[in-house]
Formats: sequence, structure tokens, C-alpha cells
Amino acid sequence: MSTAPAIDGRDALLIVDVQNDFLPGGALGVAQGARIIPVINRLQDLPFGRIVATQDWHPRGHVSFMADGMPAPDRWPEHCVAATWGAAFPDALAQARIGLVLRKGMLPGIDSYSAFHDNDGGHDSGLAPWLSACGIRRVFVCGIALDYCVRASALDAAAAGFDTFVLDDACAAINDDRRDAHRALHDGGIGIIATRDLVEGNEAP
Ligand code: VGL
Ligand code: ZN
Repeated sequence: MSTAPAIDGRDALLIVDVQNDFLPGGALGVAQGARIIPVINRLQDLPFGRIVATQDWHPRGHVSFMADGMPAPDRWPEHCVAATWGAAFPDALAQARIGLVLRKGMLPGIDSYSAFHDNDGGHDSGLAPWLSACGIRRVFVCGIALDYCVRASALDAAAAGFDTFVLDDACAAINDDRRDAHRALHDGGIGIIATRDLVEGNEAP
């Protein structure tokens, strides 16, 4: 059990890819997707200094889309095409406190699971220096998918020097078995915590 860290202005919440296409009814809908939205809304009531939301935002014909419906590693059904309904935030997601929306996966030939850079390690998004300039020390990550974009973003946040936590119950996973993702996060020095602990830890006595 991790202790619940008290949240203040030096903490950031990173909401990864909570978009219609990753929710039930979307092109790459993840079953648990709808359940995490009220949890993420509750998290946004904590006194984070910055709340950042990413959007997977692909051009038509993006390299990550399966050709001829052929399954392959890192190939997916067409999803989150820029400026379509599937790429939009769901109406149920609270958006008033989101201070930065960061779009990724926009280049046709390379995918970007992480909010920090593309899958080849290039094209730094500028997120790490921006968070540092805002005085952020710790990053709390939630969203979709735990085993892809949440995992990659959390590992990069830790690699950039932020104390990093993943809110496990505020994440939806593509694979039902979360063990690989948890192991990778743990090996990256990332704390895996529950939203309930964080919220309770921040309630006035
Ligand atoms: C994601 C697969 C393809 C994600 C994005 O947000 O985890 N997964 N594009
Ligand atoms: Zn994608």
C-alpha cells in the first residue's frame, strides 16, 4: 500500500486520451472506459497546480491504422481521426479545469503513445520543460489505455525527473491482465495508487 500524498500546486494531473473512440461505442472502445470518467472528474477537484489532457489526433491514413484489417503489433482500427467525433472529449468529462490540451500522433508516419515524445524517441512535445517551468514536481497519470499511452506517458514523466504516480482505478486497459503494465511501471519507479486513497488523503479532517 502506498501512502496517499497530499496534493498541492506543485502536482500535475495528466489525463491521457479520454476520447470518444476509446470509450464503449467508439472505434477502439475499451470496456472499462465509461466507468473511469466520474473518477477522473473527482480527481480534478483536488488542488492540482496544472491539469493537462492529451488527445490522440491522427491524420487519415495514419501509420498506426491496420491495412486491410490485418491485425499486427501496434496497428489498430482507424481511430481518433483529427477533428472527428471520435477524437473529441466525451461530454461527461469535466473540462473546465483542463489548462492544456496536448495533441499527439499527428505526423502520418510515426505513432506517439507518450505525451512527451513520439515512439521513435523524437519530436519532443515540450511537455516536460513546460511542467518544470510551472513548478511541477509530481505527475499523477490517469486515462486510457493503461497498457499503452498511460504506461508510455508515465514512464517518460519519471524519466524526465518527475515523481510519478499512476491512478490505477482511474485507468482503463486494453488487455484485461494489467500485470505487464504494472510491472513496467513499478520497474520505472512509478507508484501505483488508488484514487480513493488520494481523495481521502486530501479531505479536511
Ligand atoms: C492508444 C492505441 C492506439 C492509447 C492510442 O491511447 O493508449 N492506444 N492509439
Ligand atoms: Zn492512436
